[in-house]
Amino acid sequence: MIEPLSRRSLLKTLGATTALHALPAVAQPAGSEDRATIPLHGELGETPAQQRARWIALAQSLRRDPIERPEPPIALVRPVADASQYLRWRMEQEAPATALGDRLLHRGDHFLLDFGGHRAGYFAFHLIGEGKSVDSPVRLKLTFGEVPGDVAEPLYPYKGQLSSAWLPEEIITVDFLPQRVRLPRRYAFRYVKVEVLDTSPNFGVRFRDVQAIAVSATHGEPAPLPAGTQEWIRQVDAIGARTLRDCMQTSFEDGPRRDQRLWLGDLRLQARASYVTYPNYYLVRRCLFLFAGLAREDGMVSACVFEKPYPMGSEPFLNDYSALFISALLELTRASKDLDTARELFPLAKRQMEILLGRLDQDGVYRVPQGEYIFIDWNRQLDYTAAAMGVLAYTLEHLLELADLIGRAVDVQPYKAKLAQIRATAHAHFYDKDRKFCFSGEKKEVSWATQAWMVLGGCVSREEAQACLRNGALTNATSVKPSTPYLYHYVAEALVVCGLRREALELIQQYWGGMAAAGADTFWELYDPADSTYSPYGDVHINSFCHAWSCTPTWFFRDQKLL
Ligand code: RAM
Repeated sequence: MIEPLSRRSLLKTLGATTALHALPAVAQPAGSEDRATIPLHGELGETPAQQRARWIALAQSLRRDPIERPEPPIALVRPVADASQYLRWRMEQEAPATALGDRLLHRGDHFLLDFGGHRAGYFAFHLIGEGKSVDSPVRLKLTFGEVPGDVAEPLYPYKGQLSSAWLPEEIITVDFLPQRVRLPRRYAFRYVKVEVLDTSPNFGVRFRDVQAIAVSATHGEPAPLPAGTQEWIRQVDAIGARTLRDCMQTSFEDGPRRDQRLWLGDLRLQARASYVTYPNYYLVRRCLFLFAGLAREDGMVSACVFEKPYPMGSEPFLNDYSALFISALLELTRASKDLDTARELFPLAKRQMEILLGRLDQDGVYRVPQGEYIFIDWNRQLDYTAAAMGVLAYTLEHLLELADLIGRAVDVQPYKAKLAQIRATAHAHFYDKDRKFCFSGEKKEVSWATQAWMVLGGCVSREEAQACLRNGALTNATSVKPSTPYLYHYVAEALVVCGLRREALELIQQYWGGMAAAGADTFWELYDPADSTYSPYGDVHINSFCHAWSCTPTWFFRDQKLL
């Protein structure tokens, strides 16, 4: 039985950040990525520590400042509780946003602006005092909403386990009016609620030139989908692309609201989606070199790293995420034809596999060691033994392909037999010939996760794969369903891989189309069609509503031509 990653243990380990390297950030103008001054290859005799430092320096040389786009608000709105809406509220327009300049606001007044769509960005306004005498500072409370509930519902009492400092609110004090105010922190928002906590009785305040300054590493729209594409696909594609855009900053963030951090599992999915929407190879290279430079002494790459204030390695070590480093490197190489990066990082990619293969037990089944975890999905009740075997086979196959691409097939020659062995073991242990689906663990648990990863790992034949996904997932009411878009992605990918393309498209329509119909401007970190307040963190207000791992429908439509 694989050790489950409990929320508490993950949160505990997330606190255990170690500063491994401290290097100043080097911003370079966009387009100069090929002129990185740090050598891609090390000197002969370079120690592992020197190599890691060089990789970090290389990552830093690939850092670009995000592009800014000033955007005006659209309307002044009012939230109305509405049980018929998935998001529990609807927004009613009070007036066009230009009407805000007509209002003189005093203590206790408030307004709510709608910017008409999601962005990551800054908030700025011109604040003017008017009255007998502007004789005190102004205190304002600002709340930033990705969805209506963020600004319509009280954020307290907060019931979550993650820090409440993530909650998107701010109290600021502005001295000396008039002045232009630009909040120093970046937020993720469509809505902004502004409450005037206090002025003096002698004056009121007026807001003019309110702006969102959207930021992203990319801008513009991806190429249009082919003529005749169904409308729902266009809509879901656009939402997926916006999700990706808002997560593309100085790294591929998992979510611009939370965790604003580089997670390897998310990176792998968003990098793939970026190649067919907003290709930005230097950003992917930067992220891979960050992971590489911050790897553990034994070479294992961690599941997430921090880039600010300077690159820092962090726990946890999620074994599936480490393995996906291989896939991310392979896909960058395929997309960019950048063999240099592949050659440089290939030994580290291979190292992930060496470490992971060392964990097969005497029966050849993968076991996660004490102190490490496997993610797969947020449902921590699941048994992940079979899924882990699938991940191992899936990424081992990618390693073989990567080696081929860079002419290093000979280095991984023994792994061909190993791959066959892993698949055979997984098949023998986890495939139920009578019921025609896979199970996992002593309790013979049936889950979508198990079917998806056994299929993706090539651990069942194509015919068995189709039966697994139908009988062990899509039509099986007792099979444990995914709890994240991350796992739904891999289910859809498994359907495509084994030829069930229509079913994959239906799943995307149901799940991501469901989010779109429920009012998503960008795709969410979590989506339970039956419960809009679902959160693995204990409070829905800490969920992220623009989340990297949810952006992938656009990859299915554009890369896999699933239209
Ligand atoms: C959460 C985030 C992130 C994910 C990790 C495992 O903190 O949603 O995107 O990769 O979990």
